[in-house]
Amino acid sequence: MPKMPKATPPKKTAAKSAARQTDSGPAHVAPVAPDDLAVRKMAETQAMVAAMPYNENKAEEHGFDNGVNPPPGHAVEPPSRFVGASTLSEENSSDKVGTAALDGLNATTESLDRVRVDSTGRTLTTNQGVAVSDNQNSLKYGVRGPVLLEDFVLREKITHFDHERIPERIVHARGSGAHGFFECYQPLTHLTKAAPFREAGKRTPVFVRFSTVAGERGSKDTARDVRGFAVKFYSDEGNWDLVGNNMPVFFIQDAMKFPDLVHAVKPEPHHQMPQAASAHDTFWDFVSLMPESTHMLMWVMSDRAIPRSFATMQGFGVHTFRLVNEQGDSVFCKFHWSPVAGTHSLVWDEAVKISGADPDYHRRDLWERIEAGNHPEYELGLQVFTEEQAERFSFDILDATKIVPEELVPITPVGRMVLNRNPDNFFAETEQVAFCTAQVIPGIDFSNDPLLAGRIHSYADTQISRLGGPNFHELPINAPLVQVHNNQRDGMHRQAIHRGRVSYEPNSLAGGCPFQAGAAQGFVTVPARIRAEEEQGKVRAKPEKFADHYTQARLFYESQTPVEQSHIANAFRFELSKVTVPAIRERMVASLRNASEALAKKVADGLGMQLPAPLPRALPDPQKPEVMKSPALSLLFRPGDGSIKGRKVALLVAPGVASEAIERLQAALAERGAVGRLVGPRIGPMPTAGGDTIEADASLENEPGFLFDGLVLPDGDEAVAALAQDGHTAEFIRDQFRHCKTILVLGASRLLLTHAGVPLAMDKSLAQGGTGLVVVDGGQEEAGITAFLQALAKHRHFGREMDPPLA
Ligand code: HDE
Repeated sequence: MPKMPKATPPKKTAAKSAARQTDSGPAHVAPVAPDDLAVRKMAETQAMVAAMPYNENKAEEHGFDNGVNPPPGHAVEPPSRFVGASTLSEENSSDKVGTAALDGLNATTESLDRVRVDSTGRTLTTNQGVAVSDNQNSLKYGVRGPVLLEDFVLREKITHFDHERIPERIVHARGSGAHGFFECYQPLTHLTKAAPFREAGKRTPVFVRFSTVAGERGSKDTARDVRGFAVKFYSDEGNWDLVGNNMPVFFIQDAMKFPDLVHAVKPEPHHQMPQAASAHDTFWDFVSLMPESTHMLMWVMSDRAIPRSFATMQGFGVHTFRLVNEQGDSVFCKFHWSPVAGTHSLVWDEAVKISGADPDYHRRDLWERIEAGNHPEYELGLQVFTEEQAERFSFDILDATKIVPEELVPITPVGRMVLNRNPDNFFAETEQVAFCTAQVIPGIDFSNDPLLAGRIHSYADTQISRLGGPNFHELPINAPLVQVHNNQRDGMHRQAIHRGRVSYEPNSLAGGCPFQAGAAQGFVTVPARIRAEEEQGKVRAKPEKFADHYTQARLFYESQTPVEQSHIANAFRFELSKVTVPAIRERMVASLRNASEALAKKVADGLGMQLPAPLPRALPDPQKPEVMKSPALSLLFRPGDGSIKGRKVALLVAPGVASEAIERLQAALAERGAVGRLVGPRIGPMPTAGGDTIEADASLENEPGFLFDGLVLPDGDEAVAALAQDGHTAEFIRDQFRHCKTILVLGASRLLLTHAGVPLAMDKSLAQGGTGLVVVDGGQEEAGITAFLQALAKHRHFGREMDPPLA
């Protein structure tokens, strides 16, 4: 390893130097003063350059073995700091320039503290730091006179405002982010040298952005869509971005088709409708002509596409990646994030209603969970397998429309991720964060998945127009914690001020620095020799197994519980009913017949159409799958830790409410990390039956029933009468009932259920909360509260679901 340049402390006293020409020069220059710095610099530079008489590494740039094991760069120690300086005048410091650059430091990296701004106790200034005396009026000629062009304060303010927006992401425009950490359970050094997996308990800072795909930046959170699950690890060997989704497969197999897919799902180009929705002609036209989408369509039509919250959905790396250890041995790997709170979703009618009442539903939930200390937590699991194993699988691991079933390769938990800090500023962090699949670190590598290859190019490229140039990596949220040193220069909005005159390599004028790290420290691509079994040559085609479009679509559908299967059928029915061209509908149902006759039949019935003949298959006789049913694919397979953290419960109140049980419940919810909100016919204080006052903080109008995970109807004749008079109450209850949520009915409020038309078959199982409807008489509140809290932890009670819903 060559020695790193050592610091020479900056000189305190400025020595004299003569002005020298910057073009050509004699071999020996006579000093004009006893300590002539220019002469010293020239002499030292000459000595350093002469110490590198030729490029020692040149010979090792050739051949396969050198290619996989590159040597570190050749560098020499400079005789003093002078040789690397841009200017002899760098010792002249001021408040602005500071001192000379510190040895080997790039100050644009490291913690965000260096750029956080707090204006407490400060006066308002312009962007030039000039104090603004009046922020209320523009500069006019007389109080009624014309505004003057010279008003630079107004013009600066308006000009900046005019340019506040940047282009939104082409896909995944709508998103929400949070900071946190990843903690490794055990060293994984036998599998990978990647920094986050080196030691037990090691914490790596992360920034995570969740998103929908199709909608624009201001669109609703609860659209039926895939969710992005992008994690940036600020590791101590550089940034690693694991840019995944909440579904483990994708619509297409080759990057070539991505612009087509996105054009098909986005609002139709002639009238820009519909927003954030796949339920339209062009999407179903495209996917019904692309049968490889069928597996992904099953996921997107399932409740996975309408998660209850970001904290209750899984994440997947989707592609097969590689893990590489210190010895250079590599294995294949699939990444899985599993929420500790379990996987929970909305139901479709609820998602539609929420999008009107609170389009920020998921963003708000994430923010509020973190503010309340209910930190979303996910366990990272790995599926690891060898190239030899992969070759024997009935499917191709390079095909992003296929999963590796858990029953075939189990998932090993390797660490946890906790999101514990909200951003200070949405734009600077969540909007400007730039995830790039190309950003990997030593120990992580790519497979040959052709979809992944396209992404490796696309993400870095798209940031250039979105973030206005090639220096987006210098934005504080994107800068790594570790040092960045290379010879890339200039471009829009450059932050780093590079010292010295060298911006190329090899060089001797900077002693060879920065020099290549070599195989020991640097990123080396796994050689992954291509087996010469098949005919090799440049070709535009897919491997044979990619043509099996239906086996895993069937696996997914058949692994769902009956209630999930019926939701999938309903979603197909809804989406296809929005298609205006019957032939597209028929083509899609024809395709579904290849995945599941039962599903195709249900969908056809729902659309009032005959079953069309099945679509011809690209591969009539696919290999027999290893796994016929995978219970792990059911959303209900991961109920979570059984806690009710982060759940929101509406406690209805009105004048004359029997408040004791309500207050007890509110305290019990808070104790468990859930939120109980007092919802009245209006907000504000109201008298209780006991003569006290209770204050409603939400109203039936501003927080409708579908925004809550559970409902409590109070006792108290007067309150019940008041609630019964308000039409919102019945809607509130009906939605809660329809969406299969937990309802606690205390004493007199039984009447409210009858008003809402909810069937009140009072049997034992109801009283015990078996169907999530807990009805108790006055005096039995304690038992009611206990049953309610238990039933709430179950999330939904699909046993009482009806399709079509209650009249
Ligand atoms: Fe993306 N995708 N994608 N994608 N993707 C983008 O990059 C692209 C794909 C995913 O929160 C864009 O920075 C291509 C699969 C997430 O900032 C863009 C292909 C998966 C995010 C892009 C895919 C994803 C993006 C738009 C097919 C799951 C949001 C803005 C070859 C594994 C990241 C941006 C964030 C964003 C391209 C397919 C996930 C245009 C070409 C498969 C989570 O570069």
